[in-house]
Amino acid sequence: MRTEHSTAPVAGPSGQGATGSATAVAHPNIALIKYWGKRDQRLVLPWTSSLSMTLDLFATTTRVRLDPGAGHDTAALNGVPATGETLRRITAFLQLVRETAGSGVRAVVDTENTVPTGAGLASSASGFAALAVAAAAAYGLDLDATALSRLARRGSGSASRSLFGGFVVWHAGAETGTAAEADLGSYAEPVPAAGIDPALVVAVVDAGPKEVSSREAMRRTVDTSPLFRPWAASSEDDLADMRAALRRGDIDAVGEIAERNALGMHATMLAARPAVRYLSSATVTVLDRVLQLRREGIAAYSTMDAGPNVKVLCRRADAERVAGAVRDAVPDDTVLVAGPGPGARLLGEGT
Ligand code: 2P0
Repeated sequence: MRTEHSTAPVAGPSGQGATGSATAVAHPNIALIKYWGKRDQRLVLPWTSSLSMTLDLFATTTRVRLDPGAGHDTAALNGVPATGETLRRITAFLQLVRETAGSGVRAVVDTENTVPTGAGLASSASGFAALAVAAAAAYGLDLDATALSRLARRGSGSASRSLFGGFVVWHAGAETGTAAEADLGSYAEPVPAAGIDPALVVAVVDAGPKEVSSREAMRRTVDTSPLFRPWAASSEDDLADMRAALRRGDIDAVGEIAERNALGMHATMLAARPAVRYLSSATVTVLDRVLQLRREGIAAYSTMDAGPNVKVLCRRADAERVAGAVRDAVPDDTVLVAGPGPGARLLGEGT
């Protein structure tokens, strides 16, 4: 994978350059400025730009192998054959790659995922980022990281951000113009951050699958929540403030902005009809403990995604103290410490 930025995906000559198989690894990311709501479902274009930190935990490793004799795609997640909606999304994504590559050959996908699937810990982000990198290489597409972020976006919006390590912005892109222009304008890129040494303490208060998928919850929020548009407008301001806070290395401001943006996102879905509530009593227990930590003088700030788990942003130097406090608050739950992780990368081709 090349890493320089270009403005357009470059397709290899049809069928040529395809290695036939490739393996890639990607890590999940946690949004500090959230993506919540699509303005185009097919192209996966978001209403707002978002900003995340890629983690150094929960890697996903995916191998794509072309199978000229196969009549359809197959996929296995941690050795279990994918079916239903999961297989449909993988096949639709591979179809997009095939259309770009001018290939009709089906593929076998093998994914090893260390993220608790469906628990609001962004398994689709690392999953589609790894799949985009591996599938592009297997089908012989010559794409740089920016173009790969656009491609990964089509699988799952947040996957666009996992192409890069550290802090990453995903641009919503312009609201006007052709579909091709809109597609081109919505990509991820790294964000400069000065002198920040952050950690995210992850409290896995529930690792089970969620009742309402984030895709459905987003759609319902956009369609029915009176709070969605105001939040989307304020999120643009949050993003500008966040970029400034990262530039000056102000972790307190980074945390405050992230926390208010996440609580605002959850407010939009609480106001949806019918309401979507991902936060549980265990979530609130952790939120209370984080507030208490701040009263004790520790910079610690909470963010939650489409699930009850809480990620607490703090200085790396404070991470063990924060993790200890969170463990005391929810002693039966898993609490992990993550740092900034790397972008998606190809592990091998033709293997
Ligand atoms: C985010 N989330 O920015 C937000 C915050 C959840 C809450 O991105 O429909 O799996 O596949 O584009 O990327 C989860 O949504 O949704 C998500 P699709 P995705 O991380």
